[in-house]
Amino acid sequence: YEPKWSSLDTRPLPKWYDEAKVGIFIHWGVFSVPSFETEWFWDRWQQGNKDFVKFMDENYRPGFTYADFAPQFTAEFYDPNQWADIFQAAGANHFAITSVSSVTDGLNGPGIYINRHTPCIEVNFSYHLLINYNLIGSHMPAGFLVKAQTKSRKKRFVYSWRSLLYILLLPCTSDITTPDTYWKSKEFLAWLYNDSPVKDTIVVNDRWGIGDTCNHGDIYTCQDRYNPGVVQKHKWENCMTLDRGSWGFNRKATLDTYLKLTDLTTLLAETVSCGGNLLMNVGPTHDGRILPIFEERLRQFGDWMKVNGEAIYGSKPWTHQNDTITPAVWYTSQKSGSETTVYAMLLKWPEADVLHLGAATPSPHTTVSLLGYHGNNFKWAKSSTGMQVQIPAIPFNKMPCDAAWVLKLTALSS
Ligand SMILES: *[C@@H]1O[C@H](CO)[C@@H](O)[C@H](O)[C@H]1NC(C)=O
Ligand SMILES: CC(=O)N[C@H]1CO[C@H](CO)[C@@H](O)[C@@H]1O
Repeated sequence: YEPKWSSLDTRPLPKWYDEAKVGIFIHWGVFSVPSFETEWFWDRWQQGNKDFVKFMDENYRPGFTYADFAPQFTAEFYDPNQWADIFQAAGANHFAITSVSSVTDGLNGPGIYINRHTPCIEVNFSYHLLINYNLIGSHMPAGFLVKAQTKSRKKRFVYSWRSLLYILLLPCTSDITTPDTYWKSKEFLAWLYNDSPVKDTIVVNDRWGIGDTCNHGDIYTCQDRYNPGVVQKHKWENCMTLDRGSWGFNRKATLDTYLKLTDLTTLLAETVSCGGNLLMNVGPTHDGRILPIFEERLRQFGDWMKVNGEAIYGSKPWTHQNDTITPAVWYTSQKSGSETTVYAMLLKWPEADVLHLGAATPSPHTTVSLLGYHGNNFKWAKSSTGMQVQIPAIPFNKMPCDAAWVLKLTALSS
């Protein structure tokens, strides 16, 4: 590969990523210490946002700086095995973390070494191009960077990428405000794809500089919580967070701020149907805990995946992404030899005892079953507009899951 987009864009996506579908994202850094509203704490405070200034005035001594938070990023309860256990229970098979760099940030945290290989899950690092003082930089004006970093620091940063890459696998970078020439992004990617120790497995996103998002990179993230609702030509990711308001831990979050299982299964269905992967973010505390509310959501999600994973892992978008008659029905498919199995994910349990599927045309051999349900296959009939599936009265304690029920449709004629 040559260091230009026309060459870099020809690289095939490593297979594991498309099959993986679900990953976990972590925002953990010095902002986890104040844990006040957002991981953009430093930025808001510096810009004179009233809430942030008041919070600092009322709770910290005069002259307290952002860097003064760093010694409180203590991580005393950080247990990588516990994290790995939760992420694996969530059905996730890759993991990305915002990393802190002493080169760009000049902050010394506790020097935690995050295990690369925990027992059950591989922990791979993401890296923000522009982590900087704020630790997240996607909205930071370019001018700030120039001011904040001395020349030698910049240079060291750019060249320190290479040594860092031995631990990086999924650089989910974050700079969309500075040209990629500033970061030497293309040179870096050419090295990454040609010569790095992870050249065959590395997957990078599209946040390499102004104009690159949604245009270049192995996967497109476009914007946070990207969820286009229609199939995309290029592999993409819905990068979202369980706390609607913040990526870093926010002590002010209330219960209704957190997405529920139904929200997560809805996002998953809409995303995977359209060819995307879901990257679910949680924000650990300064002392290394993942709060039980996050843990509960992730474990509920994983329980759903245990029942319905065959509709998700390794699936491909089908000819239709959602149904043409019944709203909130999303499709995926799996191919095995010449046979295609189609999965209809019902985001709501049907109100009536007949479900109309406009996108599915049955053949005489078609079967319809509910994933995780041990009763009989569902009866169905062909109709002029597709098919009508009989929904039986299933006892409550025989329901396979609490959200997004999946019908498995075999041998459709189209
Ligand atoms: C299918 O999804 C698209 C895109 O989200 C939406 O515009 C359309 O209304 C949906 N169709 C039905 C029948 O709900
Ligand atoms: C899923 C994935 O790509 N995992 C990778 C994590 O990083 C190690 C090297 O550090 C690779 O061997 C794994 O393949």
